[in-house]
Amino acid sequence: MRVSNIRSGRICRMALCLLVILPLLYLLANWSDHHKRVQEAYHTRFGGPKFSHQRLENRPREVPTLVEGLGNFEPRDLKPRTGPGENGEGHILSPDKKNVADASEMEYGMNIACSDEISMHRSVRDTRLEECKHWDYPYDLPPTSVIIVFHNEGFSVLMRTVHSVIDRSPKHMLHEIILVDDFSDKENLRSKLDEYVLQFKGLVKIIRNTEREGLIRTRSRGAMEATGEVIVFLDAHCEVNLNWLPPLLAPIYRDRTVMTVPIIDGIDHKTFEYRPVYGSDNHFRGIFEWGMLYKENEVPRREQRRRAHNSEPYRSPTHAGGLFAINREYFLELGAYDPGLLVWGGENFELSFKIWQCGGSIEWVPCSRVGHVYRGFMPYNFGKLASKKKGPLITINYKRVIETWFDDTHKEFFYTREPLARYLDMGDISEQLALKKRLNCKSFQWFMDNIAYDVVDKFPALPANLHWGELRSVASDGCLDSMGHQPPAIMGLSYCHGGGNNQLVRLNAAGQLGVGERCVEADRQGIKLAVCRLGTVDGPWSYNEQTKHLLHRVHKKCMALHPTTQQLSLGQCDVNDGYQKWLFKEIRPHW
Ligand code: UD2
Ligand code: MN
Repeated sequence: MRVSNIRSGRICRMALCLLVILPLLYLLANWSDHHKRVQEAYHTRFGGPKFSHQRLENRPREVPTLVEGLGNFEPRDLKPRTGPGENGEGHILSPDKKNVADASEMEYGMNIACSDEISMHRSVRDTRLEECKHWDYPYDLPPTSVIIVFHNEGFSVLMRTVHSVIDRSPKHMLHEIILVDDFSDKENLRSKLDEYVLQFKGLVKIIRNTEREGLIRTRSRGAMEATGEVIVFLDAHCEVNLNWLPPLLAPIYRDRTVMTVPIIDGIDHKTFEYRPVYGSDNHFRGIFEWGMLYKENEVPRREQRRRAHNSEPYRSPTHAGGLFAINREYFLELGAYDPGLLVWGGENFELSFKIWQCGGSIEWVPCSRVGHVYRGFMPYNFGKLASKKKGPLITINYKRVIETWFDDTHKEFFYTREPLARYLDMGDISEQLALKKRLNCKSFQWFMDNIAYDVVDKFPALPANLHWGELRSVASDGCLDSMGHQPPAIMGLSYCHGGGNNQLVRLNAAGQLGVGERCVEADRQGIKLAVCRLGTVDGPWSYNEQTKHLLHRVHKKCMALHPTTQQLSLGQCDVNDGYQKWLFKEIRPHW
């Protein structure tokens, strides 16, 4: 009895012990297993750690982790604010300020008078996914230089950019803010700025170009002068959102060859209302069409599937240009931007192709959001830089980029879409080609197959042009013209002027008649400028060299000009009617 009592007592104790120990052991095993799994998942998802062993030893790496409560860098004690534009709301000026407001819009492309009435520290709408509030990030993310280049920007907008960065970044990560003045010549801006930044006690530095360099070279200069490990570029009219910086830095901390891009929200150029560009459920990424116009496309399934959580970064073929983070030395190893690119445009593609083809990657970060004022129009001209290079400067930039990074097949797509570009002088690209060789960069086809595979879904391979140039009416001597309208619009006829953007027409081998990125279509109401159907390159047109007819094969009618009203429509084909005869006249740059 006793024995059994003792034994049963012992058994009881053992059972009790086991009851306590086993779950503990289980928890322990699971905890380390869980950790391993998180790390493995992270590494497989993002292609494995690329940093060297030495770096690993020197600095133990952590990965972002989803936690139950608020993430470690989430703001905790945000006080509600009231006042004009607070919480990202639009601010309407009183009617008596209409004149000043209009004048500032004319001058800056945005309503600076409205901005002037909004606090430098205003709060914005938190546009992030709920999940974003629950990530812990490594504490020792790299010290960062924020670089803001500007040319004649409005003072309050520029400084609100600066304040938002200071107000919403962890202190120990913000190494410096560098304002690079690209030769602004607005009165007062210089002295006002110098005085204003004194309050930041050295955290905000101003450097100035001694002549106008354009935003591309100015950014490269900023990168050279910065001393942080990572650089973040922002336009001079931004407001960063809550906890924007750690999620942007974490992927770079894991792998110095990742460039990261925040999701850009819109700030209204009239009211300064802060609002997301897209709904929060769908993610978009940067692609391009063959005329090198920047486009955004919903993230394909193939990429979505690489991630476990909807708020994690995803890979993108390219980016809009203005806002991104990159390891400074890595940016310089890539040669910064091609110094032959002038002023504005194409630099986003140059950097993107270079990064992907030469072994790096680009990730868009849903938990990092930054508002940007999309202006009504470009308020500055290209200055002396434009007159040095004759011809459309942006197209010349594109040509440099595609001649460096595309293969022959894809170069043809660009020249098919922009036939005049073939005749533009792009300058010397031998250094760019040498860099590509030295860095042992992969082919453009590799990039298209593995990264930018959604481009051809939206913008398929382009059939060659059978004819291009201005489309002259034989009877009237005028040319088909989109009149600078946006689709849907009626096409018109106007004085032939050597194929500016509105008159340069292309007929491809699949029957598509195009003007720029738009298509020419026809119905009962007439000949129309329309948005080309995404994913298609064909159309209903054919041209007969003998009759000079432009035949609409579906309606079986010909493009005709009304002799008196000059309106365009489809008519019963008639070989004797001069008003149905058209001539394609190839053009050449006339500068
Ligand atoms: C977009 C990009 C912009 C840039 C450009 C293409 C975003 C949100 N914006 O146009 O960053 O990549 O495409 O090149 O992705 N600036 C100068 N010198 C100049 C002209 C401009 O310093 O000669 C400054 C300007 O003050 C601004 C920045 O460069 O801070 C970008 O110019 P933008 O805002 O006119 O370009 P944006 O947003 O239309
Ligand atoms: Mn901008």
